Amino acid sequence: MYSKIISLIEKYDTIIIHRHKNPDMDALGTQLGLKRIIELNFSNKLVYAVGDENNFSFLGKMDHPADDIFVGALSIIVDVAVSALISDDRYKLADHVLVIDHHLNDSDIADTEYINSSCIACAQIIANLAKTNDYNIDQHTATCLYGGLVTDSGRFLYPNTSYKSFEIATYLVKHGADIQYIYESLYTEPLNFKKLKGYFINNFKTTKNKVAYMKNELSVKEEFNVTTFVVSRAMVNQMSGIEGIEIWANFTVDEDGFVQVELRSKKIPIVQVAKKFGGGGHLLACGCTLNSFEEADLVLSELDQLLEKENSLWTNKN
Ligand SMILES: [Mn+2]
Repeated sequence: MYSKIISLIEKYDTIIIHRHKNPDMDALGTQLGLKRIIELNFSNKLVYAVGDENNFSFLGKMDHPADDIFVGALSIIVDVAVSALISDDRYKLADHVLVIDHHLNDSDIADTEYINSSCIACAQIIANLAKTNDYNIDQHTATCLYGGLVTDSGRFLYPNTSYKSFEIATYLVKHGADIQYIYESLYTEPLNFKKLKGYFINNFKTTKNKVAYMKNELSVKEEFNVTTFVVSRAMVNQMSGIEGIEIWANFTVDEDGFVQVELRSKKIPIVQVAKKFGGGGHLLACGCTLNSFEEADLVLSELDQLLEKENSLWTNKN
């Protein structure tokens, strides 16, 4: 079932591996794991990993090939399928673009695509490729792929975690995956992140029907020396897992004066609210961009009404 992938790798001497911008551990682990698997199991290949770097870069460094390296090469794009999200668009110079992904989107740039949305992590696809073909994998490869598997599954917590996820975990640990190394890096963070989390816990407010929310001025990002992305996306779930809180919302002023909105819900669908304000996303995790905190109050009142409806349903039932 991986024959197309393998024949493409065999065909090209130069292979450049891409993934999405602002990579998470699955994107980086899959990219670096695949690079190493090709180096260990296919002779005479020049393999490069490219893209932006961030605090997950402890898994391994990126390469910086010149433009002419891409010409006539194979570009493999992992953990993303759509052009707008890919880091380093020089895959356009390559002879052939192979996309390997586990998201639901169809690719708008692939010459060949392998998309398997039943895999909880893209790392699971690559690990399974190695396992099925009995490839050599070293400890670094196993550790990179394990990092992708454990993070994209929410530490084996998300509902689409299956026995297959554990089979792959077993395979990777057998091949030396350094679990402690991954967990240490996952559970250690800079002091300013910890302090920002404390700030959220201490300062979030609630509406009448208990929508938890934060309104963050630009000064929050400056005070804690983090990016807007961190204040907005990385902190929204500080308001999750609290008894009595079913819906939570994070409003953050960005550098251009817009308000970035992250909305989350335990069970009640909220994506229609995000859509109403020009955004979108998943049923229970979505977002939009607003012009002001006054508009944020409109979003909050819509969310509050959802909970009011929910509460009255329960009252009527009892
Ligand atoms: Mn992924």
